[in-house]
Amino acid sequence: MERRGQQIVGGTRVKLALRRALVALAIAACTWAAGCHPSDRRQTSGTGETTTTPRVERYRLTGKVLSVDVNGRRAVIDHQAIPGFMAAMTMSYPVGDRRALERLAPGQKITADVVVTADSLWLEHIAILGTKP
Ligand SMILES: [Cu+2]
Repeated sequence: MERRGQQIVGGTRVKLALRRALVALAIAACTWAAGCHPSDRRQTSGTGETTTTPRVERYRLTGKVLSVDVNGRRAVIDHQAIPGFMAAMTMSYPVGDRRALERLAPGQKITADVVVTADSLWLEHIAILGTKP
């Protein structure tokens, strides 16, 4: 669903809340999708105790841009399987770097880093490979 023409004129707090909601939505959509299973972040140490140290993980993504939403800071990517993290799927990803987002256009092949924390994920280091299939 896309609401054209609707703009949020609230302050940073509203935008932040919105962004967090979108991130949560992206993770939920990803988790519900078949074959998509983010790795369990709780690890059991050798002594048997469970640690919950926050971790940042990075995965290499290769895929094709389907659509770009610069104001919404998101891009929909049809991406290949990400070993150990996610099956091949079409998914909307948050992109914090607005300039990177502005360079993107549907049809481009890209590589990027998927940065994953305990409660969010986004794309970084987006590189455009070309527009050939
Ligand atoms: Cu996914």
